[in-house]
Amino acid sequence: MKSRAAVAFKAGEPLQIVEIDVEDPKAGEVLVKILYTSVCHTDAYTLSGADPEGIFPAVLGHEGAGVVVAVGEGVTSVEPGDHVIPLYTPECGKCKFCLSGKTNLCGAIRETQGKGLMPDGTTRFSYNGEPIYHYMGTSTFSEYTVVSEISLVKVEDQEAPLDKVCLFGCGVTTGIGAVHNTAKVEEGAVTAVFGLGAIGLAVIQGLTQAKASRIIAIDMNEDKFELAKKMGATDFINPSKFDKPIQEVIVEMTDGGVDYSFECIGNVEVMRSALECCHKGWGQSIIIGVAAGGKEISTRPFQLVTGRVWKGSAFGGVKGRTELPGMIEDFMNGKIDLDSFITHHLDFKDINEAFDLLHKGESIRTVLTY
Ligand code: NAD
Ligand code: AHE
Ligand code: ZN
Repeated sequence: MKSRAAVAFKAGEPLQIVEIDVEDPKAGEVLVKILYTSVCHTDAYTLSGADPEGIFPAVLGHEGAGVVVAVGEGVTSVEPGDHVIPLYTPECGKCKFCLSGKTNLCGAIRETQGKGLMPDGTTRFSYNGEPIYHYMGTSTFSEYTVVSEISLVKVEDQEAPLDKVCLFGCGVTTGIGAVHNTAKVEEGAVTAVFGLGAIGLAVIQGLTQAKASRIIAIDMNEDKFELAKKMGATDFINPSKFDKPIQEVIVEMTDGGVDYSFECIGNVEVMRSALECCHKGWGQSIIIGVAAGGKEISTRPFQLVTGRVWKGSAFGGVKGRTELPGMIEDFMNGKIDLDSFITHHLDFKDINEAFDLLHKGESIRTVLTY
């Protein structure tokens, strides 16, 4: 079938809206009509050319929601008409990772996913007879996309607004999950959040749910402070206003450092600050931001010897098919605020404008309608 898609033909160039060909879903696959998608910084990162797994031409996009159009042989968990959210972290429930009880990283299709291919090693997308690659197993920047069955979570509540719950495809789940699943923040904790985009703001929302006593919000762009305050941040720091390392400032204002910090930018120097602002003996720093290929983190090993802990979090440690239904319910019951993240709505054809808004720091999330 034909599908309108925003194709990344080359790194560093704007997406081009073209009509691509989409093949029928094969065994274990599902054809989904994407109704809404938003743009995450990771899409911009891959488009920039800094992602070692970036393959072109590709259909990017991993924060979307839509409706099942057709299912391939053997698919049993969804059927045409079902509302679904694609998951870039699938959940097969059978692999070593899924059975470990220690991680949300499923190993079933990760290898082909990283090569922009479906699990059988081929692509369902083409343009003028030439292959177009998939992205993160989701490719939500195409009106019709093909994904693995294990890369879909069903939205059971037909009343759940897909133009909002699409944010559970990445940013909001990642931030809230990192607080509860990765850090396991306890009531009264003193915390710091570096970077106040959708990820950092979702972390703040998670910290508020966890009843952290102090949430220090850090960003160079002070326009971000208002929303951070609305989500529950208690202190606000612009590091460019200080002439000493920001970790020193935070250690001084917290009687020795924070219990938990979260890096939500993808900057390796900030990752160091986030680790070093943690309290001696127990402070944990969670890396969420994605740094460019070739970048490395560093600190004095003494920082770790003396009890600080460095951790990472992918998709907030959330097992999508098991845990997202509960998060969607929390949203429907008013326990998660999605509306505040949606600063812009645009038509899908204006997708490059959504990237511009993100780069200029003017948007948190732009929801695109097909
Ligand atoms: P964003 O661009 O909306 O937000 C980043 C924020 O960081 C901005 O507010 C910006 O002003 C701020 N910032 C930039 N440099 C800074 C600095 N030196 N000091 C302080 N603040 C600074 O991005 P986002 O969509 O919220 O994504 C944030 C990061 O999280 C990206 O690296 C993205 O790739 C990554 N990410 C990771 C996961 C995961 O599962 N690990 C999931 C989603 C996104
Ligand atoms: N291909 C990238 C990896 C980027 C990365 O770390 N992705 C995060 C999700 S970012 C979503 O916005 C993730 O979940 N990683 C786990 C995984 O298996 O990819 C690179 O830099 O190589
Ligand atoms: Zn993302």
